[in-house]
Amino acid sequence: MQWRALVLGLLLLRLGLHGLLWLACGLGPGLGFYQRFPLGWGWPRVSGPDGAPPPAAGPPWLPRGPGRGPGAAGPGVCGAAHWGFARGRGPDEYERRYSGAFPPQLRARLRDRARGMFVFGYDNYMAHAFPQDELNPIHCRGRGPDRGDPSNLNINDVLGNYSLTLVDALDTLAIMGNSSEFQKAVKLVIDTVSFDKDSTVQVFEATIRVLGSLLSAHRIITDSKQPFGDMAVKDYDNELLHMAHDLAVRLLPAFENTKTGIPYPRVNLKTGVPPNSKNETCTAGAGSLLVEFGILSRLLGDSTFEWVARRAVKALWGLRSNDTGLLGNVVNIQTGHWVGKQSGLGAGLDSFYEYLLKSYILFGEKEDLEMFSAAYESIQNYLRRGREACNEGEGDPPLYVNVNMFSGRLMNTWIDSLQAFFPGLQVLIGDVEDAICLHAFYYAIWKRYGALPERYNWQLQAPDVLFYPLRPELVESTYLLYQATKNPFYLHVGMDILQSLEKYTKVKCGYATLHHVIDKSKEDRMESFFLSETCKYLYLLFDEENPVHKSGTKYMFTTEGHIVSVDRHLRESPWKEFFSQDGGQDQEEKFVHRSKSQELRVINSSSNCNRVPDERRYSLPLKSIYMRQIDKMVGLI
Ligand code: DMJ
Repeated sequence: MQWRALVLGLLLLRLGLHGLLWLACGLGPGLGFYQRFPLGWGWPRVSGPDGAPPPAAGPPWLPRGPGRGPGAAGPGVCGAAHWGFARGRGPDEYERRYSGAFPPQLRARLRDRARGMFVFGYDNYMAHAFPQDELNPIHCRGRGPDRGDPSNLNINDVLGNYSLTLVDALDTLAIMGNSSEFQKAVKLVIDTVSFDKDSTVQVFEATIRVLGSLLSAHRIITDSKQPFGDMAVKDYDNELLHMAHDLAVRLLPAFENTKTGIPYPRVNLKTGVPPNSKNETCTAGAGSLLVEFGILSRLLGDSTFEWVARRAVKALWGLRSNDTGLLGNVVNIQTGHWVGKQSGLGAGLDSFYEYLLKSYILFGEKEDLEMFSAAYESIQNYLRRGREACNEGEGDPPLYVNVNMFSGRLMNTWIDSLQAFFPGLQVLIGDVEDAICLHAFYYAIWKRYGALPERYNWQLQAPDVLFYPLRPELVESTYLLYQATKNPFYLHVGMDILQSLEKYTKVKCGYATLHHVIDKSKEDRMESFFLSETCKYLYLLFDEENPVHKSGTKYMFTTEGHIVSVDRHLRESPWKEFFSQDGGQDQEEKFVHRSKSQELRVINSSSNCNRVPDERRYSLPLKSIYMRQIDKMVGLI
């Protein structure tokens, strides 16, 4: 009896200690440990690309306060000033700050501030920039393509002279319940936006920002249930769908004359693929078109668009390494040769993974899930470094690094801010524990700079690339983690993000890109995803009652944050067998000859979400299960 009591006692003591440690971390797994409890677990396990050990003691990727070592939490880095325990205030401080209900009044205030942020950016765009593509928020002017310098891809890839910001913002207006402005904006788009432009744009950017938005708005307008209020548009005759079709047809030349089926990265909307086009494309750009192209195909009853996008995904998939299962970040579309052999979760690959899973969620094609599962496994095997569990066991806290796709060897010691989307994707697949862990790491970086530097070097514990163009990825993951866990911690994170956006990026006529996350100098640019994603996710985080959460319809977000309801109609694929039978060859000929003369046939898409077999994969409110996991981790059960 005595030994049992002893074992039980020890077990309880251990659980208690774990609970305390976790609480001390404020659900910021791993980070808090090192900063407050120098436990001395063998830190530098990950070495540099040259095999050199990291410069300082302490886990190499933890952000530290300026000039301090591990154990000394710097201001704003998950540090004493924020978390409070290092000065001996104890876990009660965590309780006070992060558990229990987040005051409803505060939440409502934050929701209104998120809406205000959107309205300020949107109104200024309409007043000073429309019909141009983007707002220059510092000088209160509009910005279009850089005609003087066609090689300025940073601008010209995205700005097509098609009122990009207005188009990209449509469904945010609906989600915020602003029916009059939504209707006005839709009419404006119908009346003034044309794709018959001499603009050379990136196929990926035009697809996710413009095509995706048109399709999302079309479905909001034609939804018979109108969950967001009256978003019906008088005399609407599927114009947005027609526009989406027109744009997609203009993008199709990118898929022609490519030996692998992987599309050219850019097309001119009037003339097709420019002569002397580069044969190299990034994986995400070529392989993340399936959601938008698939929706379009299924709404039109025309397989062409889905077929070309699917062919590209399969071609890329076929080029993965036999040994690691990983893909590189840049490929030659004619030879299939990997030009960029870096495999990671950020730029060049991010939405490729995202769309494997989201295509499955939306269309229910098993092959998409199979590809995603295999990719996820390779990611876990080769990209994830550090210990298995986030907050316990030996080794460094986990991190996803950039490796050579063939050898799995570390290629560099930076991660990029785009990678912060990954915890959100992990929520969708149900890997919430790991999502919590990775998100905490990015949040710690945000705390340090009040933004995410474009690249952060985890070995040097300093930014490698210093700008922050108002990207949404961290708030997107924060929102999805909140949906999964309902832990008020994520509301605090959202509040923090909102406050720093207001403090560091708000300017005279909108919100400006941070040129330098340390000195907070700015650039005169407000990218369209600030309104379509950053503001939307912030708003939804604080708007518990939003129809996105409460209407009974299940929504999925495209990679540009556009909502698409998941329903039976999108899971009907009349051409499925056709795809697999002819192996592609016949279809290719048909696609080349048919695409431009397609009759527009609209399948009524407004009927609502019926329960579909794989609902558990995308249904977020698994709250009780996840809460249980978290409770377990904090030692409550
Ligand atoms: C957006 O256009 C999309 O989220 C895309 O998937 C990645 N880049 C930007 C935001 O950072």
